[in-house]
Amino acid sequence: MGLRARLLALPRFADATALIAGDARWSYQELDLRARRAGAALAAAGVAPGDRVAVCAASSAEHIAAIVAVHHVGAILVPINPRASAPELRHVLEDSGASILLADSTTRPTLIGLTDRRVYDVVTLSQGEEPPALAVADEDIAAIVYTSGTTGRSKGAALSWRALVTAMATLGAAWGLGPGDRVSHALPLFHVHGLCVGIYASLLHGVAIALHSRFLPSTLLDDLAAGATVVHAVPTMYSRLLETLALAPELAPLLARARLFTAGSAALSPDVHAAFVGLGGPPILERYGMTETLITISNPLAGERRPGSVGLPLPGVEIRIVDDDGCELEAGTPGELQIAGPTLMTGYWNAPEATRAAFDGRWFRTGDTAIRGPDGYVQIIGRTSLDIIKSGGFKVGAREIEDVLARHPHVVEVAVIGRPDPEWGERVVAVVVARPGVDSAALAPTLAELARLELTHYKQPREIVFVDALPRNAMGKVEKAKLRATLSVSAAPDP
Ligand code: MLC
Ligand code: AMP
Repeated sequence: MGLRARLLALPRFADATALIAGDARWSYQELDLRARRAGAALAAAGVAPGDRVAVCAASSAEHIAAIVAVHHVGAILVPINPRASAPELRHVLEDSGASILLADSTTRPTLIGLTDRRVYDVVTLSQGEEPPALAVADEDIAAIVYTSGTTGRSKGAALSWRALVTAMATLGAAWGLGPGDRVSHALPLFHVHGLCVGIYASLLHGVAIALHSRFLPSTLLDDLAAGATVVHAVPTMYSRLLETLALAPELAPLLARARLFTAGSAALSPDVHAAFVGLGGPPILERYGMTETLITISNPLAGERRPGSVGLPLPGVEIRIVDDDGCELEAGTPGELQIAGPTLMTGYWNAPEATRAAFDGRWFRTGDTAIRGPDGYVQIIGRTSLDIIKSGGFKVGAREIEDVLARHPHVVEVAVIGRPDPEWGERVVAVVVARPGVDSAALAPTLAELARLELTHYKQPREIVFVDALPRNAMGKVEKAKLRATLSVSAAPDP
């Protein structure tokens, strides 16, 4: 059986619950039926294998049926942030060449105003009967997931069926996922954490998905009370959960109800890990991943889940740690983490130069700085570039924000950095040099408004700081490390 066919073989889980979302409670049989009808509707609308179909909608059962429908017709899924700004939406639609958009009532008006492409509603996409039978190769592209980088706008990581299904089957085996599980899922569906770990890994293993369109600690606790066995979350969600439990300690015993809490997308602080265990929860299983590589390193299900470490390479994954010249380093020495194996992306969509730069032969350069201990456990200690920020598990490219703010005529120059933050991991901070004589108190809200128009919510600077000049090295390059160190000790006002 081809790898795509493995994902689409939903009827093998028959009456087992697939989705609990809002009022919907669908069995695997029902999800399969709805996805087939929606697939037939897409085929009737002319969608052919290899076409790109964008899905831009809040999380719902119909959204998941639409995703599966896109795969039924052999099209390439392009998941889009339903809160993306107009310029971000235009970029992803143009870059991916998506011919058809699947929306919901919240995103449809914006999308129709923005593009003359056909926009269908995920809820009403159900007129057909049976999608065409297709032969799809394992190397064909299943999805293009957009992610920020060190240069310009976001790039689309093209993920093959081989990468997707291999990675999610490996994860399912490593974490013991199966039809007895119910996952509490409040992650966004336009990144690999929510889409692949949350949805594809669950659908491959017959897991029931309790799906929420936003994260609330109270909803997670309700899911635990209702029998959720697995939770996938970013560290900020665990911090929020602990805050809630500090106010309602009588609910803490619910943590012992689930068998597995996983964390990823950003570093989980050992303090949060300890507090969670202190409340009676099982040790959180931290793992490491990336849009371009999928999930590659994980603490074990059975065995030591080491706080502050992302664990050991998953089966089939090779890792190496290299110095600036690409030479492999010994255990215990920090360097860039590079990854090889079947779960890597095929390349960036329509960007051969960027793809070439991202690989050293078969090794993908993660840009993360890591140490491998003598026992093989890996620790992520930072990034090779300060132009990449992680806020609440979302990747933010500093350049993208700098380009927006630098367009304002009262700005001489701007540097965007991530300031360490206990809640978000890092907060996006814009350091601005204003034109002489400009009132910075008046400029700050103007820049904040500009950011609101151009950038999705999590990329908008949480602080705007004005300085007389940016620190530069002898080569004239802005010294972001210096800026970050200065700002970490001095409080700055909110915009
Ligand atoms: C929300 N806000 C953020 C933010 N999320 N600010 C900075 N960083 C973020 N990540 C701001 C909003 O703009 C708003 O600001 C305020 O917080 C409240 O908004 P909200 O929408 O109510 O926030 P909330 O729902 O609480 O969002 C927090 C969160 C969310 C943690 C649930 O950030 C989230 O879903 N993060 C998950 C990211 C993720 O899935 N990453 C996976 C990447 S894949 P204001 O000013 O309006 O009040 C990857 C690979 C791998 O990394 O290994 O997994
Ligand atoms: P993204 O490009 O959004 O897929 O984010 C991938 C990046 O998230 C990685 O390169 C890491 O910097 C970071 N990341 C993912 N998981 C972890 C983790 N467990 N600990 C630290 N950083 C992580």
